[in-house]
Amino acid sequence: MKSFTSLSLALLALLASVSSKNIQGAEKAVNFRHFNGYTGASQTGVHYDFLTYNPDLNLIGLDNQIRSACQTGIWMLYENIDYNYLTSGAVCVQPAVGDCFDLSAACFGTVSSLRYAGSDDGLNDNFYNLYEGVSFQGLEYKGNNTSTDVGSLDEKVSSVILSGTERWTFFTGPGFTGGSVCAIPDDQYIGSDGTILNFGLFETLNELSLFDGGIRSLIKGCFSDTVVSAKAVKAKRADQAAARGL
Ligand SMILES: [Ca+2]
Repeated sequence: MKSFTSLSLALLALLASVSSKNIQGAEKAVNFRHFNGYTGASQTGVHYDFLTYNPDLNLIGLDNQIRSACQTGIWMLYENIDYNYLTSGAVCVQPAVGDCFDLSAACFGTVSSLRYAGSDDGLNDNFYNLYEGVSFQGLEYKGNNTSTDVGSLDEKVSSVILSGTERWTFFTGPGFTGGSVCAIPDDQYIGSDGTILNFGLFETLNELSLFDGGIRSLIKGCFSDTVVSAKAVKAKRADQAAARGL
């Protein structure tokens, strides 16, 4: 039995490696989520293609090394390990579909962890990511359906990313009680091949007209008189940044 188990594990490992090769081949499709990070500006130097979360770039020798990228999907880059869980710091987030660019000054050569937002399945599937910290830092609670609670993030949610076209209603109490807000992911990114990303970035719950920690349950669909548009939030954020002379 023991040898059978080992054999099965070996077979599994082989299948996993074959399947990972297939994924590598599929990465050329522009609408396949990935983050290809380069150590030099303008896509030069050593590069590494990320397909999933990486909590500590030091483990692959790329801590503070990524300076440019080619990317599809919504990826967040963090100054510190574990998505700034223990130490908050810079966060860079940029939706893209097959685009290549240099990292912004805040993340150029400083990134220590990275992850994406959205469904593990389709790039533009309806999905929510809730984060413990502002600006998508720290622990997360995620899903694609109505939920009576937000797991370990109860009374702790501080930021939100929505993907896809579905609208979501957030409640300040558990089990759909208390105040509510309907959030619309009406921001949009269209790739050069026509691939569409619909999304909404809410860096704080204040941007959703909620108090910090004020998301304790949620319903798929729009069931509140208070409606917040991601596009309007982004425009307001840009105005405020301009007013501060940024
Ligand atoms: Ca760093």
